[in-house]
Amino acid sequence: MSKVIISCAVTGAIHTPSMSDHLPITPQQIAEQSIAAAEAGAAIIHLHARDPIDGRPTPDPAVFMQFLPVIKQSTDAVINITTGGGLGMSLDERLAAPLQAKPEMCSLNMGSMNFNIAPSAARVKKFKYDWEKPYLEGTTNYIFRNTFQDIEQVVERLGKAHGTRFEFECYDIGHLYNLAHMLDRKVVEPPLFTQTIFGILGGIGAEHRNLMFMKETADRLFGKDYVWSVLAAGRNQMPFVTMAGMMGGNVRVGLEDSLWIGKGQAATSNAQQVAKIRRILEELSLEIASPAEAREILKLKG
Ligand code: KMH
Ligand code: ZN
Repeated sequence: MSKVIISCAVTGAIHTPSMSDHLPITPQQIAEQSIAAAEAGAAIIHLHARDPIDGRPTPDPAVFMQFLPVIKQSTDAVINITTGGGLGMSLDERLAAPLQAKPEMCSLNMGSMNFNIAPSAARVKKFKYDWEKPYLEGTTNYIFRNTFQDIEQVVERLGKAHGTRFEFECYDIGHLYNLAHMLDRKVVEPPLFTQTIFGILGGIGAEHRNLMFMKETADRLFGKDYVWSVLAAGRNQMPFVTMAGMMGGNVRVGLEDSLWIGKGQAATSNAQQVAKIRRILEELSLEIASPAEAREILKLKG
């Protein structure tokens, strides 16, 4: 069996500072947590940036540049920058930092969808910052736009121009077909690093039969042309990534996807989640891929 690639998504654009004291906000916190996650076993670090003062997601390349070189200097991990950005960002804003950093890897979201985190918002009793409440309410009327033209534009401007390869984010069955369409038209090239995502309201639900269905569908559509990875939101994170590991898949953890480490227990860091899934996988006699091995498996430019 091939070694398991652990990705870690350290902050995202969905959780807000009031939801967890451990969510990294400042460039220093993002760098420190990324480095610790890499040391704990993550081969790929997926990154968003936040305003250092109030934690609001920002597309500003200058903020990204405050932590990207620090992470690069201290680890060998593959840097994966978001092209999903955050609520209200245009495609040009979403591409600004990736176009400046020209990383080995970026996320690429494979369809438009509602993207609602109202359930987590409802739990927040008191907000630290004024922007959080309207931002969270905004998610109930938010269309996460990723048209076919948008997708091709990202491939064109990053993939074709700079050799960046992608983590294809598939939140539902239709997104796998969109990816297959891009493969048929040779817009994208194998191996396709396909992140199947469960439990975002607006995407496919976190049910085990759906995990099987997504995997079977991807197997049918892509055969040997893809590398399968799994993430699940919130409390479903650890059970789903464990199942994925047992089924020969790769895994993504991190505070972007879940703020929890166990039932009712807040995660204190990204590294804690990486260490936990690593421990589980190694107990199951699975081996963890190093960054160099991940680069080879995913054919990254290095
Ligand atoms: N910003 C979210 C709506 C990505 O990083 O590409 C989705 C997201 C995915 O964060
Ligand atoms: Zn992300």
